[in-house]
Amino acid sequence: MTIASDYSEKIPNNVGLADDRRLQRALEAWQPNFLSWWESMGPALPTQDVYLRTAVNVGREGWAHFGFVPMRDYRWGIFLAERDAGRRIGFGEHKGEPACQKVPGEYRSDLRRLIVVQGDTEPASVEQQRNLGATAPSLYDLRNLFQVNVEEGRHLWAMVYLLQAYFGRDGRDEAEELLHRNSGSEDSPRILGAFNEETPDWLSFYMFTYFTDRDGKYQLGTLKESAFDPLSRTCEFMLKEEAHHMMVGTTGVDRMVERTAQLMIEHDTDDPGPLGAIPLPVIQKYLNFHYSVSLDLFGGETSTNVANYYTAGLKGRWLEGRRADDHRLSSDSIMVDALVDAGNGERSIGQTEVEALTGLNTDLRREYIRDCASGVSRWNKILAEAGLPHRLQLPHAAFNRQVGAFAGIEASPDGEMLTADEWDRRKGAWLPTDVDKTFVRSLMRPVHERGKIAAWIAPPRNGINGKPFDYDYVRL
Ligand code: BYC
Ligand code: FE
Ligand code: FE
Repeated sequence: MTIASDYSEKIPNNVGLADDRRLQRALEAWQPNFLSWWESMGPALPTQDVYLRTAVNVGREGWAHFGFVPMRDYRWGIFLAERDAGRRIGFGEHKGEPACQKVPGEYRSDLRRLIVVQGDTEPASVEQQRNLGATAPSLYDLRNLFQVNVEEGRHLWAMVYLLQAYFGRDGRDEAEELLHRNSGSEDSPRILGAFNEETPDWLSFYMFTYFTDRDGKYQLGTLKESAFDPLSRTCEFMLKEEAHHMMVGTTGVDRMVERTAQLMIEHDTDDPGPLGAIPLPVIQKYLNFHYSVSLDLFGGETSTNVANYYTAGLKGRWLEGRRADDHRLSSDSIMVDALVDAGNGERSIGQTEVEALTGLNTDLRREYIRDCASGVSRWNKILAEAGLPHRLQLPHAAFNRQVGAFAGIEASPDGEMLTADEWDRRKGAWLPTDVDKTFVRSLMRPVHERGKIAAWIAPPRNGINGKPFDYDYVRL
């Protein structure tokens, strides 16, 4: 069964907005502020029509519609996955009770906090990617950038809907704040670290959509388990869109690696830079950066916040339903990364045992790391098939961390502890330097001509929605 949605309404939705005058007014009051935010902080490149996917329903067949739309007329709708009337809470101290349709009063501020943090990341990424249109390597890539941007905009709508529908006045205030904080702002930055970093070039964009959007996948996966049913259903639907964002990152890096490998072989060189491709060590440095700042997004290895979220039923584990335990975890333990006593009075990188509940950020981060490793094997396969001995790798979890057990130390990508002096001397070999960034930027010249592609990246294997690569995805 699909829930009918009236796509002709001002705000397309399947939440019965037409029957809720108060909520409708709140959202209609927020909408112009969203649009002026989009005009001033969203995609900077002027365009006419873009070939975009728009979420129009939640049914198994046909949840989205493809067509040309001017971006400012995109219909940011509110869609929740279908309700399962018999759904029960799957974990925590309320396990087995019916899922909540209203905000449980005692958890109100924790729940609001989770929704605000989630909501804050969505517009942040649009702000970070604002100027990339000017240097897109092809119309296909430009279209994908805009697709990601409008969907992150819709994800903001999804969280704003929850805030306005379920949190009254504070919810309306938080919805405004989501438009006032800005990525990288001195006075009112975005909440989480990675969302205040720059995404100045397409190498960063692909790494961001691979590593940082993937944090989104895992966080949404845990919120999908939530006892608060509207949050669960919202996140379930957002995950459908998220798959495309991952695809953009995964295949974007694939295509860069493929092009670099091709030029290295053709010209029998380790440095394809002068030939206009991105050298593997530079790709590795960007990977190191985006991976390490994304690891920070999981919070500390031990956290009482996450223990409380779990016990309250607000935030579960990745694939909670498939875990073979009591789903309460009150007497389990887990090994987490930590600085441990090395025996000689010094501290070293190691592990320590903690209560499973406080170690839940580690549990999620582990799932995430495993998934990230699959991308690296994929890119290494491209290198191997090209006949190159070079390999990419994920740096050690202690490398370049600002949050958690390793925030106070420096470590190499191999996990060797370093003094602050050594780190300063050597970090240029591991993280993008100004020289690397300037070089990458020098390659970023726009290719806005149909069917053409920049020299530093291979064309995609497939187009979008069955269309060829040389389709006119964006009309400038
Ligand atoms: N930067 O107890 P702890 C996405 C704060 S991405 C700055 O260890 P907790 C997307 C933390 O808030 C998915 N601050 O942390 C991707 C806490 O502050 P308070 C986003 C940080 O609470 C691409 C304090 O440090 N969704 O959707 O267990 C494009 C102590 O930390 C950071 C979510 O994150 C940081 N990196 O876990 C578009 C889901 N890390 O409370 C979109 C909702 C921690 O002491 N959020 N802090 O003031 C959460 O579940 C949790 O808040 C966190 C942190 C996982 C973020
Ligand atoms: Fe998102
Ligand atoms: Fe995303």
